[in-house]
Amino acid sequence: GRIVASSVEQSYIMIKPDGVQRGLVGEIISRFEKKGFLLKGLKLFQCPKDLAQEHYKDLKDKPFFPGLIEYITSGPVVCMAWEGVGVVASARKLIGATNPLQAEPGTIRGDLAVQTGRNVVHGSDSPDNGKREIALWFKEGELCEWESVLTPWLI
Ligand code: 3AN
Repeated sequence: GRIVASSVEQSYIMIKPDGVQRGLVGEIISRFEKKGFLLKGLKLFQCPKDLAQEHYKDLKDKPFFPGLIEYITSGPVVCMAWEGVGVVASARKLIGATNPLQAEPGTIRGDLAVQTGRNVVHGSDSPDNGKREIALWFKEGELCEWESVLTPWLI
């Protein structure tokens, strides 16, 4: 049965510099593609410090904040906007727990990472933050409005 458009969400997913440096870009994108989400935006991007600080502003009082900003700006990241029914919660399941040692095997962090400070990927934690983060990381015209021919086979 087709699912109503109102349950379609967008999530901001980002492959962090360690994921890019380790050659995991294709592997990570592939997991979201295979699950059945729709890619609406994609770019390789060197994140400036002020954008990293804005993105992680809720964590600014944490002791690891300076190190987090240094890590995220240490090399290019891959910015993605993924769309789909329940994509925000589903993407977080695909990604796994923040601490990769606690992430289940089969998740991206469970399979590919060992350290919280090098956990290869980010995913929005709510639909509202999905919208906020996509607006923060992508400029007007960088997202594509398109439908996949596979959509009727997915939802
Ligand atoms: P998640 O990325 O799973 O949503 P958050 O939002 O709690 O987790 O943390 C955002 C990011 O901050 C994490 N992805 C990680 O890179 C970093 N971080 C969180 N906790 C720690 C920690 N204890 N030490 C170092 N970095 C951390």
